[in-house]
This record gives sequence, structure tokens and C-alpha cells, in this order.
Amino acid sequence: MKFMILHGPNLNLLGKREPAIYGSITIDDINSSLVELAAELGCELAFFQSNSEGELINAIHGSVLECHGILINPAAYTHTSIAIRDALSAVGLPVVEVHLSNIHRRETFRHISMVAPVAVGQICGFGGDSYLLGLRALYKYVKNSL
Ligand code: CA2
Repeated sequence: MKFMILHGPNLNLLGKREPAIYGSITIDDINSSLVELAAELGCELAFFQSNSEGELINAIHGSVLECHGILINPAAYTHTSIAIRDALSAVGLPVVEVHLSNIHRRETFRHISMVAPVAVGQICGFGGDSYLLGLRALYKYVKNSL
């Protein structure tokens, strides 16, 4: 089993800017912890981060050839991108949406997710652990549907 891990815009800055909001964890720390978990579960991962909506959409399209599911933190595109939602819906792979922060406790514009209706589920508010919980959930979901 292989899963695509997608990180949206500005997540490359994690741990380098605004630690008061997003903590000191970096995207490399998150990816390393996912690699460890994947070894425990016995699955493979592919990683992609982009600040560009189109590049994220191309990565979603590419996932269908080699992946069984997508774990995505669409970052600010969560709240705006019908194009990313349409791409996820079009490829038809199971999707788990994750966020470091609890988007429902923040500004009202973050309460809406374009992606959630096409995802199996959403995990938010647990910092870097949101990704680990999300991978476990996605792995189990796919395993149960094979
Ligand atoms: O909590 C999350 O994971 C978010 O997806 C993060 C997004 C935000 O727009 C979403 O509402 C919730 C922002 C990612 C920006 O990351 C930064 C990291 C360091 C410094 C500045 C931004």
C-alpha cells in the first residue's frame, strides 16, 4: 500500500515563522515521523509540498497511478479551493484531511472546508500528531476496503 502526503501553501515555513501559532515542528519533522509510522504499518509514502494550487492539483492527478489514498493538509486552500476539491473528487481515492490547529476554534473563515465533503474524514487540532492519526485512519480505512 502506498499513500500520497500533500502539504499545502506556507507549510514549508513551519518551525521557522510564527511558532506561537504552529509550534516549532518543521515539515521535515512531520515527514520523518510519518516515515517511522509507515515502517510500523508496512506501507510506502510519497511526499509533496507546494505553494501553488496547480502543482497540488497535478500531484493529486498523479497519485491515482501509484497510490491507494491521499493524506492532505491543504492549508489555506482548505477554505478557498474548489479546484483542489474537484481534483480530489475526480481521482476518487480515499482522502483524509488534516490540520495542525483546530480550525473550528479559530476565525470563522477557517471553519469552512471545501475538502471535507470529499474526504473520508478530517483530523485537526493535534499539531504534528494530526498527520500520524490521519495516516493510521487512512491506512485502516483502505485496508478494510480491499
Ligand atoms: O492548522 C493547519 O494545519 C492549517 O491548515 C494551517 C494553514 C491555515 O491557513 C489553515 O487554516 C489551518 C496555514 C499554514 C501556514 O503555515 C505557516 C507556518 C509557519 C509560518 C506561517 C505559516
